[in-house]
Amino acid sequence: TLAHTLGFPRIGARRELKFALESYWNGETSKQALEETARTLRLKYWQQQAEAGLDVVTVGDFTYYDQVLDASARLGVVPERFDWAGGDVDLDTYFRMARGRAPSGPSAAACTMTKWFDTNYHYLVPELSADQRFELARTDLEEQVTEAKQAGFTPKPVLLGPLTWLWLARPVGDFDRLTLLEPLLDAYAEQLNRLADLGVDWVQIDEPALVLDLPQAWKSAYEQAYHRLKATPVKLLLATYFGALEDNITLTCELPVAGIHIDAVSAPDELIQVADWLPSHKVLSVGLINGRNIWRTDLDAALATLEPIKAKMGDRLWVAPSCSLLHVPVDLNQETELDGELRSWLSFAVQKLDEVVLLKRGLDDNLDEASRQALKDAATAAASRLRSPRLRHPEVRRRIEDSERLSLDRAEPFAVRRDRQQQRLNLPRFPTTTIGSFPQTRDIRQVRRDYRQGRLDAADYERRIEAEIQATVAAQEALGLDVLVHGEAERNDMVEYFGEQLDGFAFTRFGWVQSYGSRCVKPPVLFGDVSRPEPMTVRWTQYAAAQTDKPMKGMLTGPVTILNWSFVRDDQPRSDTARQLALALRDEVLDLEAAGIGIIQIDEAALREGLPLRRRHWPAYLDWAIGAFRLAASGAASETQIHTHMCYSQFNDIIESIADMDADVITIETSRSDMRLLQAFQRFEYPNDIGPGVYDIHSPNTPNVEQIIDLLEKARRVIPAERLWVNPDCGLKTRRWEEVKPALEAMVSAAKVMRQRVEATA
Ligand code: THG
Ligand code: ZN
Repeated sequence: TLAHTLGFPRIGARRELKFALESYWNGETSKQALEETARTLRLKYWQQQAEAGLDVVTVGDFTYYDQVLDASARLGVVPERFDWAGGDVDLDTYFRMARGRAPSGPSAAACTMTKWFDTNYHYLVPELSADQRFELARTDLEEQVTEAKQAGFTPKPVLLGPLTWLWLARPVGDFDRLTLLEPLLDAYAEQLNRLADLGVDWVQIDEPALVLDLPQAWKSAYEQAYHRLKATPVKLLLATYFGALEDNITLTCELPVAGIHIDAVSAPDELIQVADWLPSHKVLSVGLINGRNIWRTDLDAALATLEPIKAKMGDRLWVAPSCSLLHVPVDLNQETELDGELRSWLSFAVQKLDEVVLLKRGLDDNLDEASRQALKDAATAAASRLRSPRLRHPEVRRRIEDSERLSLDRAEPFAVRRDRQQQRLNLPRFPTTTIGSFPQTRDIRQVRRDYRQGRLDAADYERRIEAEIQATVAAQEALGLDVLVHGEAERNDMVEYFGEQLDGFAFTRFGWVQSYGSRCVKPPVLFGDVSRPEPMTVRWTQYAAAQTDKPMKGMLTGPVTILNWSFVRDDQPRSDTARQLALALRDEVLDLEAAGIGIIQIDEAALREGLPLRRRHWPAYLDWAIGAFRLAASGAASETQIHTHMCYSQFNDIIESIADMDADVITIETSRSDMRLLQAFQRFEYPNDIGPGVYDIHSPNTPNVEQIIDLLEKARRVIPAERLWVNPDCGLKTRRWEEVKPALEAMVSAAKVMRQRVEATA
């Protein structure tokens, strides 16, 4: 049995790569220094894999920004606006594709980023022209293979597979991506030949697209592609992950490759089938260690699952994590502040390598005393978590049962609520507001850090936050906005912030997971029943409301978003956990309302990205996810206006579910698409109020009044004027005040012009 991993985190246990990248981008360090850090990190990751006892080390999972961008750059797929002259794609061209700029060379619009399957990782979308050429344009993978060999390791290079890469790519113009398959395969074949020339034996070729609903043409393309690549002198391990193969199971088993990897965590039922169907010369790599979550594996149970397969397949059975370990934090050993019991339940990337090796030893009947003890400990830890009273609170359980009686409907329909809200709020047409956060200045981050680390006492901290809120409210009044927010100066990441105030969550100190490029998130660990010991946002919201006569909007993160951006317990369905979160937020809504807050926004930024990969699973997900949102909101009185916000740009396919949320107002991203995304709302006759974002906060450019009027006129053509709000398309925390003020000024002026125009025609 061979033990390996599909990939390892590259950001570093202390985010070394993040800091190295950012200081290179800022011009503080040289390219050589960045490359040196990268080399040191790679050697360390290989060392960790070898020391754990893996039989091969994975090469090519390291990247300066993103593995999909690496694949594109290696294929010479560089959009024209980056002025690439052919030859090697150098590091700064690469960074310009990722970020729009680099220490050297001109700027250009960065490539689009989007979610990698159903994870919280973002990749850069390849852009293809109809006459796209492919030529190998980077030698970094070959260099890393050599680097690993010279350091004495046995490298197993990993490549993103041609069909998954092509599936994720966007054609610029109207053509079928598959028309590019043949030349693409030529480039892949050459890449594999080069690896073979370096003496590489196995290459892992990632094809997670095989867990998606694929059109027939793409299934056939898989056969075509792997028949073409069969001729290359390396052994291919075709890796699938993130889901079940389902209708692609026979196709995958029969592809002419030397082995396949399957994700037995997300598709445990397919393991036996695949083991039965796989032709007898092929290797089967089984991923039974969860690469997407942080719970320690019950290794005894995993061995029991694998043993019959081992009996059948012998050395053709390999063991690995379910997917790359990119999606979990690096090393649990750094978490010295977690309580011992909780720690014993967890496993991060480094620990998961050990788990893989223990499985290998167990299967090979090669357990020494220490390994035997480790297996026992794993079983004890897993059992102790599932039995722990820390996971179940009778009051929460009782409330969940009682909550069956709660209606998911607001007391009155939207039309009635709308009148009551208007009587109370007395807002003008085209009311202006923001999404919630205002710039997170260096100063305010420092205040939070000083407080957390004890350099600032509670009273001083509160004074500083109050001062920031006061200034933010004053700025909004000066700008003439209609619905104000407190600005979220007290919050770090929104999910972390709510998690910290809820029971049932634990926090790590270094549990960073790469989100995109150098950016990371630190997902909270949702291990037990969730409850709200006390109000979470009332104090600051109430303080802010007292600073103004204008309506103050309370800001909450919705249950589905908290769930999707946390590491979540696996001992009950996610839908049950979502319901607990919803009840806690429902209490918060009621407390805000009782404190006199008339508008409450419940963000569901991550609702869409939680959609299952297969369409047939969508209805069940949407049912409980929308239900959780409604449970959080439905206690609000008719006079209380509920807003929600979503920052993605695809609504067509779930517009009915969005309408089912029955938020009084939804604010969405649309500015980048020139309001075209509103068509879904028009076609569907979306019934409630909408705030289509009128400028892109992700861009440093300041919008002018005419541009915003132009967008609002476009919006008015598809949505009746009396149901339109005016707002930016996302929160402002990543921007600077110097950018925010003129932008919002333009926005408010544009709203005034729109009011005059509508009044003139009324
Ligand atoms: N929170 C969480 N997940 C998310 C987002 C979020 N996933 C999707 C999207 N938003 C990802 N976007 C970002 C944007 C910025 C950062 C991370 C993800 C970021 N991180 C800081 C960094 O890496 O330096 C660290 C964060 C901190 O200082 O607290 O800037 O909003 N959960
Ligand atoms: Zn947003």
